[in-house]
Amino acid sequence: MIHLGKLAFDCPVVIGVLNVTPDSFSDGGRFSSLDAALIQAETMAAEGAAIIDIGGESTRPGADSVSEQEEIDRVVPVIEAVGRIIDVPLSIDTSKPAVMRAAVSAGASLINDIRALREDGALETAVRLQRPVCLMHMQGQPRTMQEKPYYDDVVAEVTQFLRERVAQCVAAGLSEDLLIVDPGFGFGKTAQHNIELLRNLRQLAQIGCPVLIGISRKVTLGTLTGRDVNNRLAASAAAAALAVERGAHFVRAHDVAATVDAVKVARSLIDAGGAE
Ligand code: 8Y7
Repeated sequence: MIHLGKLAFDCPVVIGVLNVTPDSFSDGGRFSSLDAALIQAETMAAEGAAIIDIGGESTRPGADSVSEQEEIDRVVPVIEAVGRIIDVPLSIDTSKPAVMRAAVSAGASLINDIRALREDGALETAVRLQRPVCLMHMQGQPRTMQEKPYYDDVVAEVTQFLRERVAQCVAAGLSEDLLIVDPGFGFGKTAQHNIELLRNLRQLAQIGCPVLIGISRKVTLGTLTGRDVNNRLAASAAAAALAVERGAHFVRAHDVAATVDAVKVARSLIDAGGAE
């Protein structure tokens, strides 16, 4: 069991991705996107997601930024509505302190921050909220991070960044048993960097916090297989299994049912004592 504050998880487990973006083609956009989000959340919970990660701002390279109020207006109704119908803990995917506060008061249990609480006020807010937080490594900013990612030693640098960030969070008053670390696949990294990080995932686990990985449908899997984003299910499941075998505790994924199966296969080796 992995304990994160008041939450406990029988790891490895799958985190289902729920992106909330308004449907600009319909007058009833808000209602239809809320409805779609509810159906998606129910499906992922039934498929075995241990957490559902709700995000209102796209973090893909080149995506437009969203105002604080817009992000709150997108995610809060979804968190409230999903919380009423399913029993799975919800995480808020945001870097903005105001969104963290609004999401937690709406019922979110965890914070997933691709900027590792580096925005102004984010660390102070997380300390006040005392909820589990995923600290992710990113080189650069989403708009430009894939232009020329460079590392002398990607594994050492990502590990060092996360180790320092954990220390800074603990020094600020965030209890260490609330922290998760994540190498941030694809966030300022080439395919080679991502593969190197996956191969050496155990080094990240040595920081002492549970490890989360998000590799589902990512560009690296397209590079390896030649497949577009809608045809990376098998590659995503394979990567999830490899990550779990190398010590990942949480796997963030779009296709929950397939990822749950992949995680079960990898887990059988761990349970048998064969993954050391
Ligand atoms: C990750 C993530 C995304 C990830 C964590 C996508 C929000 C891009 N990727 N959060 N978010 N880790 N913690 O393809 O890898 O899902 S968005």
